[in-house]
Amino acid sequence: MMKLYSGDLSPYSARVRMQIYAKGLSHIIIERPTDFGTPKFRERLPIGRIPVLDIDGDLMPESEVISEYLEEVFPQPSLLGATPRETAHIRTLARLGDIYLMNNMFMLSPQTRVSSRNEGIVELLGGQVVRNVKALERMIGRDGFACCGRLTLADCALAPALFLIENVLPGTGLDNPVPQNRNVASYWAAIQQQEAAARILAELHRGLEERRELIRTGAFDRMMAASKAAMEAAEQ
Ligand SMILES: N[C@@H](CCC(=O)N[C@@H](CS)C(=O)NCC(=O)O)C(=O)O
Repeated sequence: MMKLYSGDLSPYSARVRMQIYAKGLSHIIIERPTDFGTPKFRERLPIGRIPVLDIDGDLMPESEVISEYLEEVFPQPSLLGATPRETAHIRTLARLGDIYLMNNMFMLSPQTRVSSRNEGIVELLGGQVVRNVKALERMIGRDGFACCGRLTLADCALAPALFLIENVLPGTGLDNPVPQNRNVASYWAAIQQQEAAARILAELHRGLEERRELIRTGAFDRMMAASKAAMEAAEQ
């Protein structure tokens, strides 16, 4: 049995969910791990992050690794290229979504909820996001897909990244750079119409609403403090 440990608001999980939806892998169970954020989860998974693919108890972390594994095990319909060169281009765009956009956005997101923002962090990471949206502007497909004229692993990594840029970046005081980048803006409008993308975007929005409510009531800070204390106690 295969299970994907995931969370609505986790962009890296959304990347794998989009692939699962696009490939029609409905037998993969998708659930939030009940022990996420606890020492028990970290004990099982030293990296301590989601997504994780559970293959009959064999745990595989890291979204890119999981995505590539799923392509090998379930090759059809393929979200890779028709040639090695096309696949390499898909992987380049997926890395742009992951390392250059999502990772910076993920590190930046705590700055949306602190009482006093660290402007050095915002400038450093936000600057990287702006620079890399400009790079994407020159590389993105002009026909509604990241490349190859059809849905690929590149779209699965870029859609959650652009969600974060649109919905989270403005909370750091920076403007969303997408409207100033015409090709990225057209792509973003088009990819949201694809069924698998629309599904993960609805889940991401639902996760964001839930998170905002937890922050508003103070429950999120309490959860984070309890998780940190439990982690420190477990390390002693
Ligand atoms: N490089 C990892 C990043 C995964 C990641 O950062 N996941 C976040 C949720 S989107 C997480 O689990 N964070 C928990 C933590 O930082 O402790 C991947 O591609 O899967």
